[in-house]
Amino acid sequence: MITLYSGPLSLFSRKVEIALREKGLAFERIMVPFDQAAGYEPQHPEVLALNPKGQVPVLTDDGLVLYDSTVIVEYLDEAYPQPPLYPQTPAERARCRLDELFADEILLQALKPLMHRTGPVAADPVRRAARGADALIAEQALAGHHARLEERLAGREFFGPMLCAADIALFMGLLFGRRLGGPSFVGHPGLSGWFSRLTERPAFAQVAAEIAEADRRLSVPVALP
Ligand SMILES: N[C@@H](CCC(=O)N[C@@H](CS)C(=O)NCC(=O)O)C(=O)O
Repeated sequence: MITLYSGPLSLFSRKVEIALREKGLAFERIMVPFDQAAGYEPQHPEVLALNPKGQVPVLTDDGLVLYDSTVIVEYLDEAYPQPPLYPQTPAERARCRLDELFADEILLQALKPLMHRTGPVAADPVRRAARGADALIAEQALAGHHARLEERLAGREFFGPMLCAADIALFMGLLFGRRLGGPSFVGHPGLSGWFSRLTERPAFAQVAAEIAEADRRLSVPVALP
């Protein structure tokens, strides 16, 4: 029996949810409390007990306890190989892992300065102005990432030879960029088509719809460009 500790607006937990759904795996989901003012505080006691980092996602499978979305997705792919989420050849697997790491670590850095937009407005005007300025710099970084991803995709259907973990991680990063009011995909037809194709897959559509629903409930609305 698979149990996933997830969060309504947790990019990394939702990445694992897409992987589970793409593989058609049944799982029990425990949503940890989250709100825009307090974040994940106080942390869920079971997550604290299971993950020394105190973060979601945490996945348990028949007594095995795992944390970190990449470790979890790699485990799922080895324990439940069909359909595969990593390519066959060592070179293609390595490229998929690098693209996944790019999404989780580099794209994430450009998303962080936009995250305040869905939370309560800072009372201090100096802090508000600093956040606004940082967000504009981050938007430029995101636009640069879009351009590089367009080149990397080079008109292909997926970032790997088939749908792989990198597509899931990049989708989550780009979805968060859009929901946080980051740049659109205008001028990047390959990336835009890839994003639309993924949004039509049931696993991705369900996660995107649940995030939109969580935003309506929990977040300050963000104007989309
Ligand atoms: N590298 C980790 C990052 C996990 C992470 O940052 N989780 C966030 C939610 S998306 C969290 O639980 N934050 C609360 C905290 O750090 O206390 C992964 O890939 O799972």
